[in-house]
Amino acid sequence: MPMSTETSLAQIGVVGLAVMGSNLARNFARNGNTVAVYNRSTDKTDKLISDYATDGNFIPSKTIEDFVASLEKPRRAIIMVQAGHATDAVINQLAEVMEEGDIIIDGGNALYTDTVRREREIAARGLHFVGAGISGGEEGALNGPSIMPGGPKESWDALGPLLESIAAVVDGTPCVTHIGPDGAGHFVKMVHNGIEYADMQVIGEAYQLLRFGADMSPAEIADVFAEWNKGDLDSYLIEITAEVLRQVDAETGKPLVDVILDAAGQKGTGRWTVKEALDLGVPTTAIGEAVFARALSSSLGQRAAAQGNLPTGSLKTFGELGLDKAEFIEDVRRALYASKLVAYSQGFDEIKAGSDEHQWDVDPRDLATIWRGGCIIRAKFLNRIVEAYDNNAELPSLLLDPYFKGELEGLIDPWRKVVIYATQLGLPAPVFTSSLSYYDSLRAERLPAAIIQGQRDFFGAHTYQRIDKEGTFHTLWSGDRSEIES
Ligand code: NBP
Repeated sequence: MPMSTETSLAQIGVVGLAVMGSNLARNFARNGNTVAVYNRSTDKTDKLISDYATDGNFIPSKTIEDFVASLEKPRRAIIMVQAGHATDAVINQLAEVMEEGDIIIDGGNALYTDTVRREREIAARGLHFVGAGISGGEEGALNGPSIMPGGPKESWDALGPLLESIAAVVDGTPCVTHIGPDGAGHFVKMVHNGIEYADMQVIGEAYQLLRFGADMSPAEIADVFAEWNKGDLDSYLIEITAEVLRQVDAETGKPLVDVILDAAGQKGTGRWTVKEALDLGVPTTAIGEAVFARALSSSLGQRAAAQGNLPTGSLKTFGELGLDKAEFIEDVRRALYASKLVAYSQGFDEIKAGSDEHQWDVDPRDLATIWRGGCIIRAKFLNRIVEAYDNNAELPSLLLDPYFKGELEGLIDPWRKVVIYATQLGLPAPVFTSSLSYYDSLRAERLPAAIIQGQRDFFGAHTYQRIDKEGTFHTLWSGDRSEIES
């Protein structure tokens, strides 16, 4: 189809035509929408139009004024620029020229507190603001992302059909829904990314055990992951891990994974998830360990100083442990599955806590539904989470869902064994290990927190409660050690 002329108006506009924005604009155009496009530097706009005009109807503009004028009312403009100052700058430019009732959508990876602030500021100017988390990277933006829009309900009514037209679809359901007011969409996208960190890390830990424990080659492990991808672990991340492991470096002929520097990068959403969890008091240990594992991997100087330079204790080899390879592979698969369950369960706990704190009324079932397609953590497993919340919308923990409890029956022993093997082999498995401790803490009848309360009361008179009567108590530690009610 030819590029549109100035006489027709666009249903949607995209500002920022780097990787995400240009692919999102193409996706809108391919799905029958006329799309206004604008980028600060005109080269990206020109390139989009010269390369992809055949995708559908675009209205390119060289100024923000022309861009806004090319939108039908209520005007709907999605910002896809760098998060932070760039987003604020573009919001201000748009708000200057937009009119009451128009909708500004921020589709970048904004910190949800920025979204809350922006919505307040924009609402005061008579406009609507929607912070929408968009997952799926470049490929998702083009072929169907998972979209998590927050903001006012009226905006969803005006935006919903447009977003549904470009979202991924699973079993006939588009992977987009209104998440809740103001920052709810970006909050949920943040935790999605945190879960993604943990999911990637547990896959990495399984690889590490198979590679350096069972001495398997990357190609052999790729086959194992491809096999795992046919069962409970069926997911995009397992699928692409097999692809990465199969890749051979053209220059050296070695497996690519062996020539990639083992220092993992991060852009911040995992870290935000953990910081927020700390503030909310939600133990997202799996996500925390995953963020710290990336940080440790990138501490190259410290690692170099420690390599071969710290006592290991008496480690065992795979052979000395007398392990059967096929059994070990299956045990690792189960440990991965169990740890992943913990990570998701903790992520959903954080979403519930955030939703309660901000009164967003986020429905966890909706999230599991829209994460089944388009996004990086898409997985068969999410169907089970949907069912879990269908059965009990008030589940205290995903781990307590009858299906997952049943799964854990078969996972717990291999999980314990793998944590022991990892320790004996001297291989790091921070999420496998800490997730098991979390699990044991959660189900424990007594925790050492009683000791901590005693210590706190001893040095700081912080008081404690008793299990056998109401009230708050203090022991006179530096006096006669009698107990008083305080
Ligand atoms: P980038 O995050 O790399 O941002 C580049 C875009 O921002 C360009 O269009 C650039 O315009 C524009 N920009 C900047 Br930088 N400063 C600006 C300013 N002051 N005023 C106007 N425009 C400005 O693009 P991206 O990777 O496509 O990501 C877009 C958003 O989507 C980000 O928030 C990102 O976090 C999020 N996201 C990315 C992914 C992904 O896989 N990449 C996935 C999910 C979400 P210019 O061309 O004139 O420099």
